[in-house]
Amino acid sequence: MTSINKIIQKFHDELTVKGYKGQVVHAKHIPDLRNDIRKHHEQNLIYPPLYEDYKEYFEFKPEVGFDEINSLFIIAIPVPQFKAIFHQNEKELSLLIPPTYLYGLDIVNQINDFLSNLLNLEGYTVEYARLPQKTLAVRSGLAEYGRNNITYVPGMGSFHRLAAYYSDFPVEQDNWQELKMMDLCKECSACVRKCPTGAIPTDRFLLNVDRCITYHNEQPGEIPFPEWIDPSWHNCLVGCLHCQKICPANKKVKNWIETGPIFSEDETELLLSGKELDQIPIELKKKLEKFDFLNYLEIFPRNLDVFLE
Ligand code: B12
Ligand code: SF4
Ligand code: SF4
Repeated sequence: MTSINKIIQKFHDELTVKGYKGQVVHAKHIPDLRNDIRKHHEQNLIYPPLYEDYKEYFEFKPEVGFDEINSLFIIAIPVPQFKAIFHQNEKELSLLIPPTYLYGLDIVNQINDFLSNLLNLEGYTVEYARLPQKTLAVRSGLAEYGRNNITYVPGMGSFHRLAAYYSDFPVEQDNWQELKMMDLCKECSACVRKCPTGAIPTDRFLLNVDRCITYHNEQPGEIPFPEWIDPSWHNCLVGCLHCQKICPANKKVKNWIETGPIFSEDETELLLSGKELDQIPIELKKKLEKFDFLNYLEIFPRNLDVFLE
């Protein structure tokens, strides 16, 4: 075994111990990864306002502080749903927050530490990469697409957070694969039927982003929900879980729910009032910070209102 292969073996062994999974691909595929997105953009299949919002991910420019990018690492960490609790008029309201929204920074830091510790020891460097993570995860063989356009990793279902890295670590073998949908999807369309807005198409693979509830409830707080969204379709404080909860590939993870933030009556009122960061009490700020949820402060009035009404 060459020392490069030994490092890759160690990478997989240490991931397994932590309950993570990962893959590494050759950096020569960076243009392929960009093309995967570009060809859909050129065919007008990516909702133009979304393309503008996420242009830096789609047209990513690899800029790193080391000499040469030789490889791309992609890692998946299992993550749960969280339950957030609000209080109003002596009543309790419990709302789900899907996997990946809370503790985002902590998780990315954990992955950074893991990968840096492993590769720095061997004389290599890694840097966080802003690029299309699902495409890389599937191309590397780490994940497969579900019909719902979300990625699935064996043992984690779709309840995982992805993180990608540039490195000067030289890979020998090449894992680059065709984009693949799970075999399970061939005989199933449960997510298509469950999605209340028709966002998962039947005539093409790419999501109709402008129909996706997540797209609308992640928009800046001053943008109201479109009139065509029936209030009963909302099911999470942010994001939406309909197409993941119904999915048979998530059977083992769909009930994995951990305790999230609990807000008192006063805090709930403050969150609904649309106050800015410098106008909220330090305890509330700390609470949001603890869950790495401070960025979502501005969406509370709109997103919470639909449940309290
Ligand atoms: C923009 C974005 C969104 C947008 C657009 C989503 C979309 N489907 O494009 C909005 C706001 C709607 C969104 C929603 C959600 N998102 Co989002 N999002 C992103 C972001 C920033 C980029 C995604 C992207 O590249 N989109 C562009 C499209 C073109 O890429 P794609 O969907 O992979 O498309 C490929 C396939 O369609 C494939 N393809 C085309 N034809 C065919 C045919 C076949 C047969 C096959 C197999 C493939 C295939 O080619 C395309 C290009 O490679 C990533 C973070 C990142 N840096 O990557 C997170 C990310 C993808 N999101 C994430 C999550 C969790 C979600 C939500 C589940 C949140 C929620 N509700 O809880 C929803 C899921 C909605 C859905 N059903 O897809 C996670 C994904 C985790 C996972 N398990 O997949 C990511 C990776 C963030 C993270 N690090 O955790 N998201
Ligand atoms: S619900 Fe069915 S079709 Fe949709 S992603 Fe899951 S297995 Fe695939
Ligand atoms: S996240 Fe919700 S709205 Fe978006 S595709 Fe899934 S079920 Fe439909």
